[in-house]
Amino acid sequence: ENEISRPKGYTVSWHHNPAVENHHFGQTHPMKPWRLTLTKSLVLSYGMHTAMDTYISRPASRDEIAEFHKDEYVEFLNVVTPQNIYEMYPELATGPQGYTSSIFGVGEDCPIFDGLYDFCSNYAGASIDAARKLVNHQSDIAINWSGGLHHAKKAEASGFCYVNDIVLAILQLLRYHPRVLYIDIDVHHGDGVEQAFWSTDRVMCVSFHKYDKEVFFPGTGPLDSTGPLHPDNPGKNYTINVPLNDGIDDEGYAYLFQNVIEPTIKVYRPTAIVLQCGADSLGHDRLGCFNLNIRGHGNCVSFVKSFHIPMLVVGGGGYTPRNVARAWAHETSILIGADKTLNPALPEHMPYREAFRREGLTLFPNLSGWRKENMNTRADIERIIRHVREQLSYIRG
Ligand code: ZLV
Ligand code: CA
Ligand code: ZN
Repeated sequence: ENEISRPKGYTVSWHHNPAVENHHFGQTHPMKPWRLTLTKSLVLSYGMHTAMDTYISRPASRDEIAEFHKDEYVEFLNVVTPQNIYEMYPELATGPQGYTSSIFGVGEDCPIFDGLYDFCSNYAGASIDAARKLVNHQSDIAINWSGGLHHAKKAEASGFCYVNDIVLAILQLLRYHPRVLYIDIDVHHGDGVEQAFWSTDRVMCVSFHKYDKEVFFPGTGPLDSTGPLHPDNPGKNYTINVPLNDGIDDEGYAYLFQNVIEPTIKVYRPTAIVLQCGADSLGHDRLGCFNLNIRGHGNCVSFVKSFHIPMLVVGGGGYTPRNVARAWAHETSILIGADKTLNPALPEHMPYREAFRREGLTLFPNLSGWRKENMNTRADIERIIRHVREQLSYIRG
């Protein structure tokens, strides 16, 4: 459509790889890498690629993945296939509908599908590349919408995540940056990243999520989980958890986000920020339970960007693919400073335009609806803000 010019005074890089888009977790699995194809369709059709350095990323090497993950687990991901899994682990073939016991976390949430290693190494490679662009000062904001898989552990797949690209990217940033702030707006708790950096003050993890222990996955991340308790552990107080109830709306979320993030940045003074933009916190998400609109979600991105700190932006969850694509396209426009100039009406000529017809051919359909009542009171939100301010008072100076 209309050509968009490069942002003035800073560089944005976009890291993607079509190799990630064509994998399938299985017919009934909610994770659809095809949402990345829809996102790319919007980004290209709006002409946003002309405002960024675009890179086709390369797969992460075994050694790069092993900077966080255990060798035996990386080897397992590398060799396992849907065909050989039962030969390798006959004990998995128990339940009638497939494997139930757990080897390296594989199972219903994290199935072994064709091309699994190719999928993992490619999304991880994109986040590592993006982090290196920030370290080299070739980029001020680096984007990888295929990354953000925050649940993966050192030797365990969890919650649709096999390789923790965020941890790998932060390890790259830590080679140069003294303090990295990690912010996670996926509706789920960012437990894998939190666990990896639990005992260090060089990474501060902040996750906003639905919290209902034993009911909502992964069941961790209460307000009082703030790092190791031992006074000599450097990680003490360097984790912030923001547990929420169903139905939070744009206004409550923006107020809370700004009142948590602003003092955190003032006190911690990060030299780089990693923002996980899981789009399952939108209203109408197939797995989520919040009521955010595309603009409400995007406001978090605008707010973080306003601090002018080098930033890695990754995707994450998001299970209504057309709304994931709307959110990440809108957030791309925010990052290149073009959000005010984009036409909210979707481009006339674009691949997969029909996929967006359900809520109307606009970037900003109404997603707040009435599916979930807002169960977060003003008092709940104020209590969280007070708790975070008190926590930050312990790390000042
Ligand atoms: O968005 O799953 O509740 C980042 C992310 O944060 C569970 N899993 C676990 C605990 C035992 N299970 C349930 C097993 C179900 C397996 C298949 C689904 C299939 C259809 C529809 C929904 C689910 C599902 N699974 C919903 N919630 C789960 C969670 C994992 C959520 C991961 C979020 C990942 C990418
Ligand atoms: Ca989160
Ligand atoms: Zn999620």
